Amino acid sequence: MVNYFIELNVVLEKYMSKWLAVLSLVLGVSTSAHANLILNGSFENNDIKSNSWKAFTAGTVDGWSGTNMELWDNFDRFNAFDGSQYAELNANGNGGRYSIFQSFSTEVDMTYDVSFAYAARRKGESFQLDIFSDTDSVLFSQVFDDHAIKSWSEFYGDFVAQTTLTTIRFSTINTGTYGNFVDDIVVTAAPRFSASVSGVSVPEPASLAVLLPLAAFALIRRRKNR
Ligand SMILES: [Ca+2]
Ligand SMILES: [Ca+2]
Ligand SMILES: [Ca+2]
Repeated sequence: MVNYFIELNVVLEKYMSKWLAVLSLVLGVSTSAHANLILNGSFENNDIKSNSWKAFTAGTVDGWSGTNMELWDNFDRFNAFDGSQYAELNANGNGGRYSIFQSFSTEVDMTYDVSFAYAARRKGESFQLDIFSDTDSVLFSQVFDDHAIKSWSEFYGDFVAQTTLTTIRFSTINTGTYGNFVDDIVVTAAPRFSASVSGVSVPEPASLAVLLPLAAFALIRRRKNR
């Protein structure tokens, strides 16, 4: 019996290590699907001095198009949500409404998670998030007017892509040059665990690892009953 259990343990360890290898492969697939599709979503790429702000003319902030933008670096006793920099949507100049946008590659019918942090500079600010397809279908739209002054709130949502290119856009609703901070804008393909698992064939040893102890138990019982 002792020998039998030693052999059983060796067999189980062998199969469990294979099964763990498969499991890590599956997890690896899921992790790579989590890359942020937004370039410079945390506004760190155009490095400005700590405790300062800087106005950027339209299209000069890495990854972003639209109107002028302002970047702040832990300025005016308000620290970034992620890293050390964030954007103020109501930028320098213009005086009207501001809008920044970025397009990214998507897969048709795939679900994407979107998240970001937002904060107000003063009372009464609002901005709108729009996500739309390459054919201008609105996939997601929401007005944000609930933000606390210099305190980050977080938004989490999702959308389903309709085209191979999708655009995310942030537009101010209040005019003027004060307000609507955003940071850490992230879009990722939503995890597809079932697809990942079915995409990797789980070998027989996984089921053997479950069945072997049962078989051993049955064997012991049979021997006892003799
Ligand atoms: Ca940041
Ligand atoms: Ca900086
Ligand atoms: Ca401003």
